[in-house]
Amino acid sequence: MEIKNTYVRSWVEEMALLTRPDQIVWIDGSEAQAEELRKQAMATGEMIKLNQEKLPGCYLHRTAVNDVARVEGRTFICTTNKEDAGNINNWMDPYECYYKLSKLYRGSMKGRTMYVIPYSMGIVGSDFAKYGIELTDSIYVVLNMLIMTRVGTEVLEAMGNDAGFIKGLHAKADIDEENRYICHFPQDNTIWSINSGYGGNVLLGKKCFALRIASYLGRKEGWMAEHMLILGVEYPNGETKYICAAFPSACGKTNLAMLIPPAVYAQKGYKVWCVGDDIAWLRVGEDGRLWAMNPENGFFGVAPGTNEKSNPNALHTTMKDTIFTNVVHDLDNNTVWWEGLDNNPPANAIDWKGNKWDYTKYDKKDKSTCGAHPNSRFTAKAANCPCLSAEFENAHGVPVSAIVFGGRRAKTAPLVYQSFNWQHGSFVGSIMASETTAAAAGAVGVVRRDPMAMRPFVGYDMGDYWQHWIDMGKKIPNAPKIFHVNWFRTDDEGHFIWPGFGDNMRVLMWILARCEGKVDAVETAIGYVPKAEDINIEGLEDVTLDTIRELVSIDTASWKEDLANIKEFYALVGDRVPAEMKEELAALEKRLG
Ligand code: GTP
Ligand code: SPV
Ligand code: MN
Repeated sequence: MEIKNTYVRSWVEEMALLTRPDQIVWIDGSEAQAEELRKQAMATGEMIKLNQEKLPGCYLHRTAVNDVARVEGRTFICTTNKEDAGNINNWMDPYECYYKLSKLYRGSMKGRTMYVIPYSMGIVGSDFAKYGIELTDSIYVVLNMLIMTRVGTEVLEAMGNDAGFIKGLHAKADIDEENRYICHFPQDNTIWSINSGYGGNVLLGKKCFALRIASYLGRKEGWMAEHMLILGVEYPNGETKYICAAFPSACGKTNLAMLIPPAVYAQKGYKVWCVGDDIAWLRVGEDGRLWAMNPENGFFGVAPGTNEKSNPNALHTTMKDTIFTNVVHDLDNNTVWWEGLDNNPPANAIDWKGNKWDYTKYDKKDKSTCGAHPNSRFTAKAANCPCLSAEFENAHGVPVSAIVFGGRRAKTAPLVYQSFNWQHGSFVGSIMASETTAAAAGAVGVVRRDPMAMRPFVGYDMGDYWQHWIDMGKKIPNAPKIFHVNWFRTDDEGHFIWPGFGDNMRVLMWILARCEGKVDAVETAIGYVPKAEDINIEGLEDVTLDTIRELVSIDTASWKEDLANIKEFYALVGDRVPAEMKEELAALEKRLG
């Protein structure tokens, strides 16, 4: 392969001098090359080929047991001025970081191959696409990137001799937790990741580029990179309205993006289409609306809980060409299993750690008895998704009617509420909170503030990021309406009150009706909530109008308690909290009385 881009060539050479691989292989995007890599990975045990009759093109991979999720504590934003990374991010001086990590990278690819992956976030050659090169010594990473992004020779061609590509360097090194670093240099368009082999730490196009670096670029260039799904609701008359929703990791984006409408809507001809399940790049269109495009080409979805009832579309998407990571290996069938797939755990099986697994010892309350890791995942092609939107390949994306924020809250946050306007909606995003999940290392189930579901993903100061939200609102003449949802309110026994999953469509329909001015609402201290009778509960067994009343009720006392925590968080974000946000906070406090 002839590499015309001189910047790419010299950077690859420089990184090879540092890491010293035995050989360098350029990834061209061809099926023949991918197949060759799969064979090599099978030979070393890195990948296990699954039953090709039941799961054609599917493979299983297990990561190291100490390497199963993003590591926020070891993720750094390296800007010249500490203030530009802000108080919420970990910061390191760029020179110090390059120096420190260079020592770890030095010679780390000896005896290994360096793969050069030219990839595009967005449609190759389109105005909104951005290009990156990831260098990695992991075949698993190459095979995942081939699914998650658009990869190969055509990307190099589209890059021409441009120097503005994102330079990503990944080395597995020894998968040493103590020396694991995920570092971003937004001023240099550079990402350095070392000592991990897991998902968001190493598929550098995803969280590192499409969120952290892209959010930085978006602020500079006047657009937004957000942790959002994109879905379309098609009405019986053929018209489609689009919604973007930001929920924290493992809080329901993939599920909502692929939802199957309940019978009351399906029978009338409503359909839901998935444009994206994790990341949205948003721009103001010439028509004055906000447009969203999904820069990815596949789904890196949570396996546990995915089943024929909760998310049949996701399940079908994983039936071919899929890489499963850290799920149970069913040895009798050479297939895969995870908690919540069905009620038939395999008797002869290997757990995610690679040990013989005895399902009879499985105890729901003790995560250490799980067969699949709670953050086990599937990497599947968007093209294999039965409900993929026809607009998926549209480089401009889709016009957005509503933005929805949401978290996992047992109490406080109602099923749904609407903000008063863009500024208030941005404030609603800034005070989002959610219980932590297995998607990141650390405690699970602790409520923490996670503004716009972007706490781990903003590549600069959080206050500046909020200001960017406020400023963007002023540039969108026909801005989407902003809402907040919570599918996770629980009763006194800890059971979810709202059925969730496909039935979330009932809430989306209220949201869209609000956008079109077709339904009234009740004004409360926190925003507009639905009248109970305006949430369609036809066909729901355990939900009555009283249930809805309970779900949309505002508990003033718990909101006042939350206020104290919000103020603490604002103080932590620090000096750059926009005046508009402070104004909104004071107004909320006043309304709560
Ligand atoms: P990331 O890929 O980490 O960004 O996660 P995500 O936001 O795409 O979350 P996902 O859709 O994979 O859901 C995570 C977990 O939440 C799964 O175990 C789901 O079964 C569960 N879940 C999703 N939607 C709902 C819902 O409406 N109600 C309830 N109770 N659980 C849900
Ligand atoms: C998330 O944690 O939000 C994910 C998975 O989507 S990862 O790619 O690991 O970040
Ligand atoms: Mn995510």
